[in-house]
Amino acid sequence: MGKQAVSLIGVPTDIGAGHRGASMGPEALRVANLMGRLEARGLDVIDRGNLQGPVNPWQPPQDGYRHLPGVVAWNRAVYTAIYTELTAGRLPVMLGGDHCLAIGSITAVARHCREQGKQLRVLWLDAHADFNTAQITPSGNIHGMPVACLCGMGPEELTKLGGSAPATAPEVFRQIGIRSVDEGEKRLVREAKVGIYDMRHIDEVGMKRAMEEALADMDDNTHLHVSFDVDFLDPAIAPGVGTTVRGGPNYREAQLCMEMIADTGRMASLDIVELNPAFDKRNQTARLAVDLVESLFGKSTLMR
Ligand code: B3U
Ligand code: MN
Ligand code: MN
Repeated sequence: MGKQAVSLIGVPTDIGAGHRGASMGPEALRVANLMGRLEARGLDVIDRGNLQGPVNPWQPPQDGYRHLPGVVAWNRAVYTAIYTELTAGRLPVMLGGDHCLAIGSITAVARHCREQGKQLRVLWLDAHADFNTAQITPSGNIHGMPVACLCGMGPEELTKLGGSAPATAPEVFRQIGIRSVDEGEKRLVREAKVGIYDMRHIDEVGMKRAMEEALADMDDNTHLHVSFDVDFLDPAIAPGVGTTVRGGPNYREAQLCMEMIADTGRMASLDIVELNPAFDKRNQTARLAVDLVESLFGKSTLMR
């Protein structure tokens, strides 16, 4: 077998976020030597550089959405870039940027899966469910809405990014580490039956069993997409994010989570989002994210 081919795609924007600074995420990951560390794992890595899009106008929400036209423009660019890499047989790693960009990346992944007859599974590592809509959002920030948009609930420009809506469906998602869900959002995730492995569940059964459950029923035909919102991690180890929520996975739990994903051998696309260097200390959160991404690519698996 040849080397696994990986493409890094920087998406330097905070257009969907509530705080500025996630636009610096791609560069912080590069400074933390993401490319070198993946190459050291024997991967064939190309850094495609950064996508371009509108500057953040930093305006208040309109009709429940902040910066909708800008969010659409950035996501169109992401959609095309990620689809191009998948078609070339490469594993795309999107370096965000805020989490609204997962609308573009996962819409591209879903199209690829449809064309290839693959079954899509999305692991959503996050403190938040990101299932808000314009009617229930407390902030208007679209980074709190990507899962709802991908399930067809949202503005047409985003739900139909790939041509038709919905791009995917709630049963495709497994959300890990959840501990901050808004009131209206709680009802929606329950109604949609999104698979949620929240911190309460992880506390009760442990990360090992929670991940066994989340990774069950996959086979050779599964395309596993990992959407890694860095605020998944406990703020004690990962302060460099816009919205910290205490009580997240510690270092060991996060490592185990990544290792168990690597063991499946099914990860075929990845987002690293919400890293905010403006809140970080000496790039420690970026370095931790790189460390964990190495584990996602099998660093600590001694048996293979
Ligand atoms: N649920 C809140 C906060 C939030 C969601 N995602 C992040 N923050 N990073 C909202 O504004 O929708
Ligand atoms: Mn998120
Ligand atoms: Mn989050």
